[in-house]
Amino acid sequence: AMLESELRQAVPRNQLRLYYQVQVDRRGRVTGVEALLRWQHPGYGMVPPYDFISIAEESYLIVPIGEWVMETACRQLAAWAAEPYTEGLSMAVNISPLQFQQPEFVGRLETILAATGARPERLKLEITESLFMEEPDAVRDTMLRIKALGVRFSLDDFGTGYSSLSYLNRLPLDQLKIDQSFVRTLFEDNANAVICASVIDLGRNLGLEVIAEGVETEEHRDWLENKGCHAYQGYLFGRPLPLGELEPLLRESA
Ligand code: G
Ligand code: G
Ligand code: MN
Ligand code: NA
Repeated sequence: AMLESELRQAVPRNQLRLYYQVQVDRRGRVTGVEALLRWQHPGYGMVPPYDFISIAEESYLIVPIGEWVMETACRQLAAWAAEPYTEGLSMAVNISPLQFQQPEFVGRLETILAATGARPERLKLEITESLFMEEPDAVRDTMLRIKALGVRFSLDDFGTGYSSLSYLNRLPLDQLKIDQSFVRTLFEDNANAVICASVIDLGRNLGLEVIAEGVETEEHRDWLENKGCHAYQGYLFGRPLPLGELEPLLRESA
């Protein structure tokens, strides 16, 4: 409860931060970043999302927090579009199911896009399978409205949920993201290697881009590339970084 009352102050007291982790294509070119939330707490230091996202969801604070994330990410996206070396970058933003299901979500997204001038085509919303459990048809309708704005969708943590695969074809998805739990243990656990290869095949057969996260070594990248994986994210290419540390890396790779 104490953490919750402090978290309530995090937005007004300007304690939230976005870190950015690069995403690369098969040639190693940086094509975009994922925005990852941090809480700069005056006493505890930099708190990772793992320690406060569930509290934010239980208390519905995820709604204003998610809005802060969206607005900050879109403002950054618009700033990058004005710089030659970051012009074409995309921005992936994690969306909590609760945030997505707010009736105002699409309207707020439109307002933020218009206010910041961010190009919708450069914005990618990361959603998870859990979103489809309760009202899959309503979720699909909302996705179609967002898709009509030009915004893209990535299915995050893919393979860790329990839902059936039948929805994949019916949803306006652009990308599947293989969860890092499968990628990191690729060479130790044959079942995970089979899952990685299957997800890549599935995505390719459905016309979806496949990105692997948690790519930590060249060997992992090469194995995934050989299976046909389109894009990569992980410590091999860069850790989540604050803006000031990310920008030199972007300039260098341009
Ligand atoms: O940055 P990483 O370190 O630890 O993030 C852990 C998890 O927290 C991510 O897998 C992601 O799902 C979640 N997360 C990170 N940033 C956000 C955010 O802005 N909104 C939501 N809802 N979840 C986030
Ligand atoms: O949204 P999501 O769960 O997918 O966020 C990705 C999380 O994975 C972030 O918390 C990020 O810090 C973490 N991460 C990103 N790349 C790597 C990696 O190569 N290895 C490990 N162990 N974690 C990673
Ligand atoms: Mn994610
Ligand atoms: Na993930």
